[in-house]
Amino acid sequence: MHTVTTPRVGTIEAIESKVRAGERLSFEDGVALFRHPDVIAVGQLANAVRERVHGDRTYFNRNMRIEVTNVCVASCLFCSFAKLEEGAPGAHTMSHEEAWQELRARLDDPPSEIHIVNGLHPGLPFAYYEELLAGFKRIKPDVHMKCFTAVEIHFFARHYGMTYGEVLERLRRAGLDSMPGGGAEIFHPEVRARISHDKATADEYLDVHRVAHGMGMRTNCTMLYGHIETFEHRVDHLLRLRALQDETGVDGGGFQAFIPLAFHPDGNGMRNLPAPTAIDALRTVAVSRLLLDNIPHIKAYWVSMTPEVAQIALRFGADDLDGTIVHETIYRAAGSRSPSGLTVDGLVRLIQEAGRVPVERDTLYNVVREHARAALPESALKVRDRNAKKHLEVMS
Ligand code: V47
Repeated sequence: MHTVTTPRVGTIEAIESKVRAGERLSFEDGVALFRHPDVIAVGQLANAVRERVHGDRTYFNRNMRIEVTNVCVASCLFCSFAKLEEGAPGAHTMSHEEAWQELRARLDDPPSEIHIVNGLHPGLPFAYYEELLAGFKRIKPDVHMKCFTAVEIHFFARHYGMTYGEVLERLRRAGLDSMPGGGAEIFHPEVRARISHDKATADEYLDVHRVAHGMGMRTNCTMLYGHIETFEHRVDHLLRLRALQDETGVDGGGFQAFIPLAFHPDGNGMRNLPAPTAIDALRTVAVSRLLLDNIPHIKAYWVSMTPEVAQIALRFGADDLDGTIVHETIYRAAGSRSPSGLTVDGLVRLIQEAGRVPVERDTLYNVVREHARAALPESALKVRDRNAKKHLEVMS
């Protein structure tokens, strides 16, 4: 007679049966996944969920990043980008014309999305941001403006004396379409008090997204990992995002993608810490896929992970690589050796070589073009055949 054994709570087998049954994972499960020695086992589980939801489809878009000002009153320990005041060495604030020129210069192969993240500048009028958005829309009315993190929206509300709803409504009238996920860092107060004590709190970050979702706006969310936080802090962070999505991810609003951001140590207040390893990056993608059962997309942001690790992440739970980007500055300042932009062909190749189907999307995940699947690119097949032949010759 066979004895049926129930797997012990928190073991990979117990977590696997929950995942296969479509059951929600707990805080303890999340911590156990972060601690599990076999990252491949964790990755395979996340991959199964990724394939259940998206099959082989892997998304990217044509986007460009613009940071119009790096002047920032906050003093985040991890930031290598901000300058405290206008006039400080390296401080810059673009004029509208300079910012718009970035788009005009790319109209022959235009981006479908402009992603703007800035410092918290104390000296600009609110109208500067409204006119900035409106100007981009005048140049290209169908461009999607994914702009201003929840931390910026919170700052605008305090600085200009408005509610979150009023700020978002005015920006929306000027051209704002959705919000990026930056500024989340680590929510837990034990960590947040040390790495970003003087900007929006976790509750304020989540509240801005709550209000945006209530207005039917799509947003993204992030987590900056690999510095002073513990696995428990990471799981706490992910579960707070999941709880908000349970509450608001209906009726057209909600989070559409989660982006784990690997900490880069160069030139900031935590430069004595090592950067997270590739294994940590892959594991974090996988655990995020498994815990965030109500957020449709997990991005392997190639700027933060390097294109090479991001490509592997497509087998660890991620289904999106972000986009072409063109000109990234935040990670450059913090020591990233990733290129500052990728071509569409480059992204398609990364995805095809991972054995996935590249899908160009717009910001809201409408399909622009589905590319062909390629088992292995021709060149790789030729090299492999040549090597195999040589190997056989040596052996005979
Ligand atoms: O908010 C800053 C992070 C974020 C460092 O929503 C750092 O689609 C690592 O949020 N090491 C901005 N990270 C980028 C961001 C983002 C990126 C891609 C896509 C989306 C999206 C959003 O970068 C900041 C902060 O959390 N960051 N400095 C650093 N030294």
